[in-house]
Amino acid sequence: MAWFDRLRQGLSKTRDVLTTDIRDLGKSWEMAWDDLEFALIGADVGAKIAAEVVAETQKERERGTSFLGSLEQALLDQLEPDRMRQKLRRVGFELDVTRNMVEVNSKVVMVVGVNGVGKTTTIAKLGQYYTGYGKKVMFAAGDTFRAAATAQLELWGERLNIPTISGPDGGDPGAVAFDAAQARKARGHDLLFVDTAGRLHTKHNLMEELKKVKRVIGKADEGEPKEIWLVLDAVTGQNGLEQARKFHEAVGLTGVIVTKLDGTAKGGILLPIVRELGLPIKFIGVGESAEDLQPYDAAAYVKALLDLPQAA
Ligand SMILES: Nc1nc2c(ncn2[C@@H]2O[C@H](COP(=O)(O)OP(=O)(O)O)[C@@H](O)[C@H]2O)c(=O)[nH]1
Ligand SMILES: [Mg+2]
Repeated sequence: MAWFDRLRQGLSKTRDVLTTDIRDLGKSWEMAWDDLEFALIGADVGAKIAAEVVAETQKERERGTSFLGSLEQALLDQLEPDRMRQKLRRVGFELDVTRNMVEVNSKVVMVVGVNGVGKTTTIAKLGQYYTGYGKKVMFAAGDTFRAAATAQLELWGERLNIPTISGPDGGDPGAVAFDAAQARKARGHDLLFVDTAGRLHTKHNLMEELKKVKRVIGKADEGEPKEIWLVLDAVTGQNGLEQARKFHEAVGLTGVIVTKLDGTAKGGILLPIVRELGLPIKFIGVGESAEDLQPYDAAAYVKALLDLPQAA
């Protein structure tokens, strides 16, 4: 299946770190467990979670499960805490994430994250994704602090035929978000994605600015935005976790999108995102084209990571 192949391909760098040594089990078991722990740390899951995964893998292996099968279970336990619900959802759709639209319990989705992580291109891809499910989408070009950021989103909007609300460069991002939230209501569109700045000019404080944008959206459309998604560049590894904590404290995140998994061996960063931040991962980016923004599915992710075949 095309999307699963793209996922496998996109995760190849992390997979190399994770499986080069552990597949070579001619060594003593003692060695293999150490190798596994190092490999996991190398993939940036963090020392504590790496030790947990090894212990869980050992336990499962003692029950008679194969080594890779045990590791798969141990990783899945970390990545999908609410497994029962996921299992139910998957009945009849075994591992075909493309058939299930990722639900958004919000009319307005604010997208935040530091400069260069992929916010604007991710918004464009999300626009394409939800348009494909028949949703009427709008964009707000809320990164008024970066020259050409508005033009970048407007261009995407034109290409995708998605209306884009923007203001002048250097203008007030709150004003853009307010206008856009009102426009969405007036036009009755299903979803508005609000792009935001990732860095400001020196005298401004990014987190205060984002809080203001959030408040202002609520003034234009009461109760919104119900969803605030953080875009995180996987290449930043453990540092990304620190970023996530700061954004979470400031605006209260409801989900994470991890981009650029194709460019890094640090794909293990998904484990601490789920475990330590307790935030759901909504989508993952495994390449630069629109199809490379994929709905996140823990089971598929682990299978792709360990090079296990997709379930029949
Ligand atoms: N390889 C790869 N590149 C990506 C991915 N997502 C975004 N990018 C690239 O990251 C760069 C920065 O993206 P941009 O949306 O401008 O970041 P922003 O500053 O957060 O808005 C662009 O060149 C994107 O094409 C991904 O999943 N994989
Ligand atoms: Mg941008």
